[in-house]
Amino acid sequence: MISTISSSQQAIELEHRYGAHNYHPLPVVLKEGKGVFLWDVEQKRYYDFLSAYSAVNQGHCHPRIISALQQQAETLTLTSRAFHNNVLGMYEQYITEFFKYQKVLPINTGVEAVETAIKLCRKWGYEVKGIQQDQARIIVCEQNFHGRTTTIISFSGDPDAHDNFGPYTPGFTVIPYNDLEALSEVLKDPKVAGFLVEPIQGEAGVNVPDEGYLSQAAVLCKQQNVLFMADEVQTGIARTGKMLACDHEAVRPDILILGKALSGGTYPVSAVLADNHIMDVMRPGQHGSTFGGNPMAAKVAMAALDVVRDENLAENAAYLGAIFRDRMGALVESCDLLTKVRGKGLLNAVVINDTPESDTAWNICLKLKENGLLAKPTHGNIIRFAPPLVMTEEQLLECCDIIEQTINEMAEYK
Ligand code: IF1
Repeated sequence: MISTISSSQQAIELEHRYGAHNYHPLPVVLKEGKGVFLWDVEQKRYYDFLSAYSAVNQGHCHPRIISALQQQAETLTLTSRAFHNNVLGMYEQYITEFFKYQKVLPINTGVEAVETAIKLCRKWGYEVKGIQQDQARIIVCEQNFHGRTTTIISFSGDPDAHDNFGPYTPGFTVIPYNDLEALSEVLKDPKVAGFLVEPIQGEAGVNVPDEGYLSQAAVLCKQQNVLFMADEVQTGIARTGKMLACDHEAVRPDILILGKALSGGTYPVSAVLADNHIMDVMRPGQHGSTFGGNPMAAKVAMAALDVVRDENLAENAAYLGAIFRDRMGALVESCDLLTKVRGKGLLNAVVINDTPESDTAWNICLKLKENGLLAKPTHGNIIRFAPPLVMTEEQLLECCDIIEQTINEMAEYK
C-alpha cells in the first residue's frame, strides 16, 4: 500500500492501473495550489489557466473559504434534510438576496442543479402552464454541455458524451445556438415548458453568441410563457466580467443554475434559484439529496460569494480579459498558427489553425506546461484560457508572454 507519491510518473502509473480511464489528463501531477499557482510533485510551479473549468475563480485554497470550511468541518458537517440546521436558512437568505430571487434549492454538483432545473421546469409546465401530462418539451442548443447524467447526455450532440448510454430520456428539442429564428419557431409549440441555454457555450469552445441573443431569447420565452433557464455553472460567479453572464444583457433568467465557483473549488456546491411561482411547485418529498444544503456547503458558499464581491473579481475579470484578448489578438495577427481569440471576461479561447482531429492544440498545451502554464484543449483545435479571477495585471502580462513565447516556438518547428 503506497503511503506517499515520490514522482509524477508513479502517480500516473497508479491512476492507470487502479482508476477508470474516463479521462485523458495532461501529463502533470499536481500536489499543491495557492491563488493562481499550482505546484507539481517535482515542485515545478505553474500558472493555472484552467481553474478546474471555472470552479476556482477565487484562486486555489483562498484563506477565507478554507477558514469557513475548517470551522464548519470541526462543528457540524451534515445533518441531512431530515432535520433543520442553524446554517441553511441563513445561507438561503444570503444567496437569494445576493442574486435577487425569492427562493433557492441547494444541491451539490452542476449536473444535479441542471437536473433539478429540468424537473422544476417540467413540473411547472404541468401544474402551472397546464401542459398535458408527460408531454412537456424543453428546448436545448446544439453543442451544449450541461453535465453527464443519462438525461443530460440524452440531448448532447457530442458522440463521446452520448453514444452507447441509451435508451435516452425523451422530451428535448435541439436547435442551433445563437439562432433566434429557430427558437421562435419551436416556441410556437404550446407543449414547450422551458429553454435551457448556456449564456456562453464553454465546452463547445467558448462560443459567444451575438449581442442581443440572450435578451431577445428571453423576450421570446416570455411571450410564449416558457421558462428561460440559464446554465451559469461555468459562466457565472464573475467569470465573464459580470457576476452572471446574463448580466451583460440585463437578462434575469426564470431559473438560474449555479455551481463550480459557488464553493471556490473547495467542495461540491450548486444551486437553483427561482421565484415562488416556480419554486413552490416543489413540495416535501418531491426532490432532494443527502448532501444538498448541508452546513459545510452553506458556509463555504457564503464565504466564496463574499470573496467574489469583496475582491471585485467581476471587475478584475473584465479588465484583465480585455488585456488578454488584445494581446492574443495581436498574436493571431502575427502568426498563422492561430486563427481567432474569443471570449468575455476571463473565459477565453484561442482557435488553432489546424483540424479538430490534429494534435496541435494538445502539443501546444504540452509546450505551455514546459513553459510553466497549464491549459487544456476543449474540442480538438481550441484551447480554453481561464485563469483564476484573482490574477494581477502583472501576472496576466507574464502569462501572455509565456503563451506568445510558446506559440512562436511551436510556429518555428510546425
Ligand atoms: C467533466 C466539460 C467544462 C458545465 C456546465 C453543467 C456542468 C458543467 C455549463 C456540470 C461541467 C465540467 C465537467 C467536467 C469538465 C467541465 C467541462 F469539459 F466537461 F465540458 F467546464 F466545459 N453546466 N463542466 O460546464 O457540472 O456536474 O461537472 O459539477 O465532466 O470532465 P458538474
